[in-house]
Amino acid sequence: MAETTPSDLFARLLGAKSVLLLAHERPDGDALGALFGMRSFLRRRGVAADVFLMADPPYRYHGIVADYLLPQSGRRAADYEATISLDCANCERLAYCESVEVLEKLNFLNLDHHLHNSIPAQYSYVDTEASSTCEILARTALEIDPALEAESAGFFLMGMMTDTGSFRFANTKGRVLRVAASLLDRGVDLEKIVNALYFSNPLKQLQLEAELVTDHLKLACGGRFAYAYIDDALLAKHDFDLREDEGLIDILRGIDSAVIAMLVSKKGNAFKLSMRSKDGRYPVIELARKFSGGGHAMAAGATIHAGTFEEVETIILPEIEALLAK
Ligand SMILES: [Mn+2]
Repeated sequence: MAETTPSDLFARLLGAKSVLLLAHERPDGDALGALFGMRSFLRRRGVAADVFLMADPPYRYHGIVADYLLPQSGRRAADYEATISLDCANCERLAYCESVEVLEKLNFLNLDHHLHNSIPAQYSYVDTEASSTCEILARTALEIDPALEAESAGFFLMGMMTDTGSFRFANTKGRVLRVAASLLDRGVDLEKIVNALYFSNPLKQLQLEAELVTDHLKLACGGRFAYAYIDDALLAKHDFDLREDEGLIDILRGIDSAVIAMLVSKKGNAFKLSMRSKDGRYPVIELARKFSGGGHAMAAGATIHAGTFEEVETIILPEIEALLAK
């Protein structure tokens, strides 16, 4: 694996006749913005680029993204001159239906902003200081072509917005806002993005959120740790798919006393933890790494093998207490 620059990766993509774009499983706004922003950018420049997803994206993105490949399409990386992994830290999370050994034999590239990225690409660029993968893509695309089309610009802005909590999180540097401003100048339809992302919640989601706060929310460490277990019964009652849960954790993060927020959900025989920190002195990444997870300093996830949620609490609470005692 060789490290390179984002402009070199762009040159490799633009030099290919066809490109397959991959991202992480359960794609969020940054992954989808990166995939569809790059597809638009490459297609406008004569490259036959396609987006590959393992399943349909969350509901809120349905009016924004379309015409992606699913596994049943039969299209595979070998059908393309180049394949790139975007916004994905490791092979376990890569949303693709063949083994990584297949990709390693191909012209396989990687661009990301996660800590500890271990994608085995031939050429790789990882900037852990970047707010989002879309920020890296946007600044590179704007360098290559200051007259970037509104469609690509809109997708990149969407990814920057979702990974910065709409420019509220600590990863919102001045540089981030300047890139976002340049994208807006390209004629982005901000209203469409904002309405889809933030003002299109199905009523059943609000009802689930109300019950989550009323009956499932727990506070520990003197209120500094807010957490909740979304069990299968709660999901079934509100006919809610956890793939739609982007932003749910912000309800817990929003509690005044909370410094660390965590959502727990069932994942097969294990439990999936999603964690956020509101204070740079208490990063959650190391805790996630302890349980073979990953992410960013202030936003990370992991999977814990335990029989019950009570066991998860027994494992996690001392860890959180120790972290908050630092
Ligand atoms: Mn991201």
